[in-house]
Amino acid sequence: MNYKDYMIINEEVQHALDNNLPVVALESTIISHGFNYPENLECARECERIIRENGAIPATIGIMGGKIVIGLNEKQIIHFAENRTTPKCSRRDVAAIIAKGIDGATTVTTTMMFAQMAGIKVFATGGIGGVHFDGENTMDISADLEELARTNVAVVCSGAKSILDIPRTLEYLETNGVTTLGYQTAAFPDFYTQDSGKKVDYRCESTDEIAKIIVTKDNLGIDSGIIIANPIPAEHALDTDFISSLIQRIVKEAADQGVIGNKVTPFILEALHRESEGKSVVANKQLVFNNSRVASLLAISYSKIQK
Ligand code: PSU
Ligand code: MN
Repeated sequence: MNYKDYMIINEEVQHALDNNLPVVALESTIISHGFNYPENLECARECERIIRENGAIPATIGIMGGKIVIGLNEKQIIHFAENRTTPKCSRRDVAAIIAKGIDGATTVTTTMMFAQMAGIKVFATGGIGGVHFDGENTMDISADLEELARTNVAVVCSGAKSILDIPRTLEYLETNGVTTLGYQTAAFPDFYTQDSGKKVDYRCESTDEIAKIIVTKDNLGIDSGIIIANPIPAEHALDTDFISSLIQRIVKEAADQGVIGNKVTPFILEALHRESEGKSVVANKQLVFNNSRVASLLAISYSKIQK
C-alpha cells in the first residue's frame, strides 16, 4: 500500500491536477476550530466561491473516517462546520487518526502534507502557527514551522497572529530556510494589522514574480515551503493598540488557566472573537477571503509556467 490508498481526491480536483489547471488547497482546522458555527460554514463556502470566481479550483482538505479527502464536498464541509470537537490533526496525529478510521481537522501542517501528496502547490489560510510567547520556556512552537521547513507548498497567509512571538517565529523560519515573500508589501503582517514591525525577506509585486521564485526553488531541489505574506485589506485592519492589549490579556488568561498544547490556539481565537465584540471575526474572515483571492492568482501564474 502507499499513501494513495488512504486518499480520496474528488473528481473535479483530480481532473484539474491531470490537466495542469490551477488548484488552491484550504484547511479544515480553520472550519472546526477557527470560527463558531455558522460563521465557519459561511467562511468555508465563501473561500471556495472566491477561488472559483478568480479562475481556480478549490480543494478543501480533511480526514473523514480515516480517509484523507482532497476536495471536501458541500455535505462534508457542513460536517466539519457542525462538529467543532473534531480533533485537530497535526503531523504527529496523522497515522493514529487514519488507522483508527476517525475524522481529523487538518492544520496548516497537515494540509501542506496532503496537498503535496496530491500534487497541489498553493494553499490559502488565515495565519500560520508559530513560536508562542514564552516559547523559549514552554517549547510551544507550532509544527507548522517544521512543515514549512520541508514541504514544497506555497502558503498564502496574513503572516502570523500577534498572539505569537513574531520576531522569534521569523528567526525560526530563517534558521530552517523558509523564505517569506511579501505580496505588494515589504512588511511582515501580523494578521489583524498590516505591519508587525518586522520585514519580509523579499517584496514581490505580482503573482507571476512569486511563481517564478517557487519554480526556481523547486528546480534547484530546495525542499521547503514558501510563505506569501498578504496583508489584511486596509479597510478591515484593526486598531493596533486595541487588538494588542486585548491579546496580551487573553494570552495571560490562557497561561493562568493552564491551557497547553494544541488547545492554546483555539482557546485564544475563541476568546478574541468573543471579547472584541465580533471585530476580530470580521477581520479574520476578510483576510482569509483576500488570501483565497491571491492564492488563486498565484495558482494561475504557477500553472502558466508549467505549461
Ligand atoms: N491561525 C488562525 N486560525 C486558525 C489557525 C491558525 O488564524 O484556525 C490554526 C491553523 O490550522 C494552524 C493551527 O495550523 O491553528 C496552529 O495550531 P498550533 O498553534 O497548535 O500549532
Ligand atoms: Mn502549539
